[in-house]
Amino acid sequence: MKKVFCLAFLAAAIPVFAAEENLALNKAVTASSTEKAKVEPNLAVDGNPKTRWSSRFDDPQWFLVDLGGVKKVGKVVILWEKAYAKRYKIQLSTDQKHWKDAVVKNDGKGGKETLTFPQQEARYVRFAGDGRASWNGYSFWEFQIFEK
Ligand SMILES: [Ca+2]
Repeated sequence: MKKVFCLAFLAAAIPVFAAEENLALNKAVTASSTEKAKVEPNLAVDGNPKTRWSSRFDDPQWFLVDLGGVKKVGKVVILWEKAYAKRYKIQLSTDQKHWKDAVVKNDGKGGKETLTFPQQEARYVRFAGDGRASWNGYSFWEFQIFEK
């Protein structure tokens, strides 16, 4: 009886939170480069706003999240350190071979950027930067992925 109640509660509660869940949190990430120790890629998906990833100071660079399985994806939020991108793409793939551009940005402003796009299935979500805003590299405090 108690078990049935718990399951009913979970079934009712989960849809409310599902849309807000950061799918990137603590997932496997790789990047084209890392500037130095203690700014590794995983630090941009650790949920801590005081740790970050930073790339080498040249173009192009990429940052790739593996969601661990195919998910519905409709929004990416980037919390930029001062080393932001003016020109970049967010690309999606289910197999890491075929990529689709979900976002093409030519006027990035840094800060907190919220990027929404038509929801689609993806396992791999890639940031591809080829236009740095300064002589620094690309640096995220957090790179977040949402269903919508
Ligand atoms: Ca962080």
